[in-house]
Amino acid sequence: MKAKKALLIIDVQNDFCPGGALAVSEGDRVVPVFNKYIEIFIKQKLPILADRDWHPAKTKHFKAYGGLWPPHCIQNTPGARFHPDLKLPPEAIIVSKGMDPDKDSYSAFEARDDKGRAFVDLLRSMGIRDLFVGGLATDYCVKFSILDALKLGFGVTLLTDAIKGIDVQPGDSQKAIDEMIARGAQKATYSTLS
Ligand code: VGL
Ligand code: ZN
Repeated sequence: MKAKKALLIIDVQNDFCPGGALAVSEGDRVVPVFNKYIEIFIKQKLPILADRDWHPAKTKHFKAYGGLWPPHCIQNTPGARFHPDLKLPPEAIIVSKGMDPDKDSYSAFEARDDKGRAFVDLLRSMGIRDLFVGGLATDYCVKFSILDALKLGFGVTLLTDAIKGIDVQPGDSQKAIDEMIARGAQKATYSTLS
């Protein structure tokens, strides 16, 4: 099978956007940029993968049960929906993570599709070798997804114009970017790609 590229959109969900339960500052600014990337990938008939945070109401990921975060992206709630302006095509493949009430998971490589297939198996079955990645948040799910992808031998391009970070500590997002690049991710923006 021919090695393929794919667009990987991480957690562009209402709860990570302004007004949401775990809002990332300017998180919604990635939406119009992704819409342009989506157009490129559709034109080239390349796959588009959208990861989502998809938590049960009770999970060790939330503060009330020992975790770090306020409740967010609870399964089947409006906060867990993709941003309404994100133009995901019907053929986009949606994968979900964070369903295990006993553990934190920040990486798309812990996600599964609607048939329960593990993300890495999905990528391999589709012949995908290179991932173009952006989304929310730079210093959590984007970072952990990219570090896993690199460990597993995928080529990774970080779309630096389509990421926003949480910055629990100031500088976390920049550190995350530096780490992803140091481990082998390439950087690109819409103008360098198109
Ligand atoms: C995320 C914090 C908690 C993310 C998910 O998508 O980056 N961050 N859950
Ligand atoms: Zn979460």
